[in-house]
Amino acid sequence: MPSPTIPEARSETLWFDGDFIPWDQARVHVLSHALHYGTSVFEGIRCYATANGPAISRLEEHVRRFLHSAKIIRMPLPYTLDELGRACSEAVAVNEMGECYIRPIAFRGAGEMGVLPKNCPTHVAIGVWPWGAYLGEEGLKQGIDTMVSTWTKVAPNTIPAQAKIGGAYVMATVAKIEAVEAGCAEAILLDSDGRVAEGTGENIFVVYQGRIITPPLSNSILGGITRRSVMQLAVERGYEVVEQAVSRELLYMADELFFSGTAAEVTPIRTVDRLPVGTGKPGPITLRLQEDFFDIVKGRVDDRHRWLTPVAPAGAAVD
Ligand code: PPE
Repeated sequence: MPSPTIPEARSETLWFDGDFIPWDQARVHVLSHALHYGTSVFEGIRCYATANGPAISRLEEHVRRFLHSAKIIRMPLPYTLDELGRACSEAVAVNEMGECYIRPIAFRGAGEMGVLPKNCPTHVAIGVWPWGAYLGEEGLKQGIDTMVSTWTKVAPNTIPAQAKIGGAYVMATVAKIEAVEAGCAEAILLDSDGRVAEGTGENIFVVYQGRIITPPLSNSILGGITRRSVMQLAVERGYEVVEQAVSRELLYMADELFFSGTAAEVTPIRTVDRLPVGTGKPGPITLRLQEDFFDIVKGRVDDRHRWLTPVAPAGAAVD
């Protein structure tokens, strides 16, 4: 059987339903409910290499969102917050990863076929792999090109945006393909009322006349954990930060634009629909917040908000 993913993404083992198993044995049945109906929920978490060893960023918040996502789609999850948090840390430790990405996923397995998930057991897996800059190393420094998607984010009374549900990402995938085919690195999606929502896998921030504006949760966005980190860092720097509906034209009028996300970290946006954002170069506020963000998660400054969970080496005693 071919390797299910690119070689760089391999780790020795994956956590699967409570045990660590070899990479190649982490398989599922083709009649799994999630494969047919998109009934999975997932998380994306980053672990950074700090001077004191690997440390996971905002682990508890991610696991809590994972539990909420499962609850929203009425999928029983047979593990607690603590158990899942520990399993994430162990997955990093047993694979001897330093800087890496952690992907917990829970999904409905094979049971009776049909939309009603009858006797479909919930499976839970955690994969880890090294994942570099999501939108490219160059993108982090120079900013990326984006387009407003022809696709619209799902309306609030359809697939809930606040949960990270596998099926919802079909739309993200088509929007991303469209953007990449148009020569862009990322798409910006509008909500069903035409307000700016977010990227396919990132939240968006606008800097306009010295204020930092980001769409509110009511505009069909995921409540991003990096979004919250960035808002907190911006307030600490003395900026005015507001959650406010963002019109498409504000993207064109903006002095600066950037994305936030676990995978995307803090990525400047240099064009939207081929129009330069501000000067067309990453702006000073974006770069300030990007540096503040990396300083904390990479352990270069005191972890004053207690965002980091140090990973104990495999086999170390846990208190
Ligand atoms: N919006 C969406 C739709 C989204 O998927 C993410 C994370 C965010 C916002 C940012 O949320 P947070 O990571 O909590 O700051 N997207 C994850 C998956 C990316 C992927 O391609 O897979 C991620 O960044 O890990």
